[in-house]
Amino acid sequence: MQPMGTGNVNDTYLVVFRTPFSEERGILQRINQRVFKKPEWILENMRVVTKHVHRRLEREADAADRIWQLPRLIPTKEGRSCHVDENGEWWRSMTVIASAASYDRVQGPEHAMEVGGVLGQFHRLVSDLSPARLRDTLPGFHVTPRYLDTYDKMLEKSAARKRLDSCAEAKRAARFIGERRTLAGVLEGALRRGELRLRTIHGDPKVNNVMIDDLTDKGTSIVDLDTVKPGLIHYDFGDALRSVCNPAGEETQNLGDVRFDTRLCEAFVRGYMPRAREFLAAADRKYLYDCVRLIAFELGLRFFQDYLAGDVYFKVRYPGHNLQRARVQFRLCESIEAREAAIRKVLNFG
Ligand code: GN1
Ligand code: MG
Repeated sequence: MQPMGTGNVNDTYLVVFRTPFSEERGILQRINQRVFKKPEWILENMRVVTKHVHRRLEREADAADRIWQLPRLIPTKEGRSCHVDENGEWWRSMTVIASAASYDRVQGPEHAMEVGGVLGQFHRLVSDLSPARLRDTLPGFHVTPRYLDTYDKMLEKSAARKRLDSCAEAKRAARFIGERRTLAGVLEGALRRGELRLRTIHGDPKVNNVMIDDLTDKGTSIVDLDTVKPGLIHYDFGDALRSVCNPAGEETQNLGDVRFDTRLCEAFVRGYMPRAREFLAAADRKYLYDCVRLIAFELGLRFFQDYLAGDVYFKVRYPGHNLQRARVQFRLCESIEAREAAIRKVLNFG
C-alpha cells in the first residue's frame, strides 16, 4: 500500500492485491470526516451516479469514439461499501483507471481539450440524472456568499486578526477580497431568479481529476467522485477552467508564472462544447465568464480563510501554504479580469 495523489482533503493509497499468478489494484481512501460529516452520503451518491453513468455508457458503447470509464466502489468482503475501523475512521476502496495518468498541471492545448471533453461527457451523461436523487453531502459547497460570511466571522477572532495584521501579503489578500465582495452573489442570484437550475455536478473537476489514456493521450475518465451532488454546472465549468488555463498550476511558488491562458481556454471549450450542446441553455451560456472568475476568486477566498483559521480544512505541507495558494488564485483572478473580452469571445464560440 502506498500513498497516492495530491488530494487536499482525504488520504489516498494505492493497494496491490497479489496472488501467485497475477495482481489486482485498487484505490483505498480514508474519508476526512471533518469535511464530510456524513460519509455514508458520499458513498450513496457515488453508487447512484456510477450506476447511472455505467448504464448509459453500456447503452452508447457501440457509437462511442473511445472506451469511457468511471471508477466504481469495491465492496468489502462482507459486501459493504466501506469499512469503519476501531477508531471510527471510514475507509472505502475503488477501482483503478489503469493505463492512464493524471497531471497536476496542464500539458498543452491537446490536454486542455481532453479535459474539456471529459467534463462535457460527464455532464452529458448525468444531465438526465435528477439532482433530487442525490444527497447534499456538503451544504454550502461553492456557495460563494457563504464563504464570505465564514471569512467575515473569522476576522472577528483575535488569532485570525493577528495572522492578518502580521503579514503584508495577508493584508493585500484581504484588500483583494474587499474589492470584490459584490462578485460573490453572481451565480446564487441567478439561481434564485430561476435563470439557472440545480443539476447533478462533479464538484471538483480540476485538471488532476481527469485521467488521460497513456496509449492514446485521450481523456478516458473523471475521478474523485466525493463532491458529486446537486449544484450548478457553472461551479464545475469555472473550476475546470481556473485549473486548466493556469499553466503554472495551483501549487506554484512563482506568482509571476500565474496567468489565465486564453489559448488553453479555447482548447478546453473545443472539447467541452460539442458534448454540452444538448444540455446547455442560453441562460447557462450567459454566466460562463462569471463562473470562471468567480471560482478562482472563491478558491482563493477558501484557502485564505483557512490560512487565517490556522489550516484546519486543507492539508498543508509548509507554514503559509494556504496563503500562497490563495495568492495564486487571486493572481489568476486578476488575469481573468484583464482578459475578460477575449475570454467572453472564446466562451461564446461553439
Ligand atoms: C480540494 O481534496 P481535493 O484535492 O480533491 C477541495 C476542492 C478544491 C481543491 C483545490 C471537498 O479537493 O474544492 O478545489 O482541493 N475539495 C473539498 O485543489 O473541499
Ligand atoms: Mg476532491
